[in-house]
Amino acid sequence: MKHALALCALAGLLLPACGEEEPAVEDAPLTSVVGAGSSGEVFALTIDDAIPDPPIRGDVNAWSFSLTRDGEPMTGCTFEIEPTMPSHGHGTNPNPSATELGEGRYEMRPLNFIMPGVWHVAVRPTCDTLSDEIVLIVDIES
Ligand SMILES: [Cu+2]
Repeated sequence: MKHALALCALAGLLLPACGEEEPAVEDAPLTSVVGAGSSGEVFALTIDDAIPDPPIRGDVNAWSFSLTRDGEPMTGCTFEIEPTMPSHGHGTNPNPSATELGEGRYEMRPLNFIMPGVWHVAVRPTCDTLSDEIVLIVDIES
């Protein structure tokens, strides 16, 4: 957060992204991501385990999570996962992929947070004919 604001201050208003509203600080105060989650229109996602926790800068992050619909575990789903820094207008490389662990649990890796600051991790599951987007927000410390 401080990092993002500092970059915008340096760039003045030349960067279009700097004119946009920053994600609220209270959206990303995670000291731990285990137990955190978010809901989309269809599914809910909960982080079951995170290596490391809290997440850190670099490509070493792996999160296992549960996907449910109305409390029921969702199996056999495929995922597109896209971490971005909305305040900077960039993503990362490579995007994480997800593997199924069973009973509605999956693991995404590598989460490569290349810079400190607020990241949005968009998780787009498809389960049979149902698709959704769930966004997790984390603040990576320097
Ligand atoms: Cu950035």
